[in-house]
Amino acid sequence: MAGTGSQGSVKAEELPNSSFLWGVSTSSFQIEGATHSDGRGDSIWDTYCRQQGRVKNGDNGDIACDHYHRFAEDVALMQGLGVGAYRFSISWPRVLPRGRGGGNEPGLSFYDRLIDALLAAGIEPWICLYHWDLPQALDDLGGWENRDIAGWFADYAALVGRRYGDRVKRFATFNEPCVFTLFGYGFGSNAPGIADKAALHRAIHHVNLSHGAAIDVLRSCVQGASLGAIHNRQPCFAESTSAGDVAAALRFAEYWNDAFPHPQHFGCYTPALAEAMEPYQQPGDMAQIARRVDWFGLNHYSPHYIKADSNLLGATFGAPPDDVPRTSIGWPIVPGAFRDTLLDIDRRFGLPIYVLENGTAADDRIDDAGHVQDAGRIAYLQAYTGAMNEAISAGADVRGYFVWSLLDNFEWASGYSQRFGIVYVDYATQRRIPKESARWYSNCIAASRRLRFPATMR
Ligand code: IFM
Repeated sequence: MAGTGSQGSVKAEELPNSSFLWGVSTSSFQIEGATHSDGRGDSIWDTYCRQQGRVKNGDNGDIACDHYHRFAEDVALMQGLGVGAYRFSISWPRVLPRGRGGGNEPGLSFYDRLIDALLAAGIEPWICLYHWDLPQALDDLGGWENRDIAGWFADYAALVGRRYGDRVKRFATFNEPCVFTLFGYGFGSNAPGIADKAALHRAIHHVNLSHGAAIDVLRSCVQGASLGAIHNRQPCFAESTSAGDVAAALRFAEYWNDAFPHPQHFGCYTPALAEAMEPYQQPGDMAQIARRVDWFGLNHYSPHYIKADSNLLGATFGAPPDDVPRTSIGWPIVPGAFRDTLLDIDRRFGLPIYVLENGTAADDRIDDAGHVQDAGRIAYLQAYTGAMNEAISAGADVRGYFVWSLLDNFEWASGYSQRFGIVYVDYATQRRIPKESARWYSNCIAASRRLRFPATMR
């Protein structure tokens, strides 16, 4: 795929083989809408959206992509693309409106219908338990700062595992724990909007404890479960060679890359974080956190360029060097950093890797012919899947790749201003229009599947 000259063409000899899993990812709050339907409770993002000035244009998740009512059409779209898997998240407040206690049958049955439709379409469902929409009722009790949340999360995991585990085997505990803790409790720019170092450290430890507790529960109630967590990992380069920026980049990487995978896999915090995390630990915690998982889920978009700052981490996002190309929203395009990250994960963790998010936002428009020509996204996907293939050729055990995202959707504090989908959503009509990149991705999947024939005919 990399270096295929003409836009949209796919070279079969450069693709992973036919057993490779190609998928798409979404998350509940970003696409479902129906926030007031069928007994769903509020999440911290509903609250956050209501607070003036928090989300661009005052956007909220009330309608989003109306996936709650249009999931059958969205499954048909995926089937048309030929994806082998769909990763989505369960909305905790939809199935447990108050976060704990009795399950909400209409909410639970929505995911039954979604899962059944996926299976009927030959698409493997991958469930993520937590993609940032904490029930507001639990935040009222301290949310991720309250140690009791490990028990609440385990009970929620049990509800989900018991309900869907007959049909779903792939479960992830958390999506990007470093992002929702750092931005939600450290910088205050995501829900629940807290900026406090002790709150950040408490949240990190309780998320880690909750991960371990949920892994245990899912292992015991889902026969044949295949479990993991989904982490961001990207190189954190210093914006300049100044000692301040270099130290800031190292500190930022400790939180971004290591605060979760390290304890979850090695049973301790890294030396740089150990002292800060000490006050929140109780005997036995680290063993409870480091439970065996079956794969490493990776989300990767670009490397970071970090500079010193006066915020509580002493570090923030800086600018890439001028010669580094960027996406239309300014994210650096460095496929080599993706290749190196995959090789590094392979060496460090020794687990099969699934890339569960990669993609780009673009300034997509519908043209006069009714098409969405997103050449920039195709170039990005070509370059990044090419880099992944380089990592595989160099020995990294990468088993799957999921594009973020199937649909344009609610991009958190940026509202609907950033379009990450390979399918355009006209929010006024809810019409779905597959972009050129959707066609490219579909061709890529089909070409990869064709590789089976030489092998089976031999
Ligand atoms: O939209 C988000 C997603 O929720 C988590 N990973 C990054 C995506 C793009 O910013």
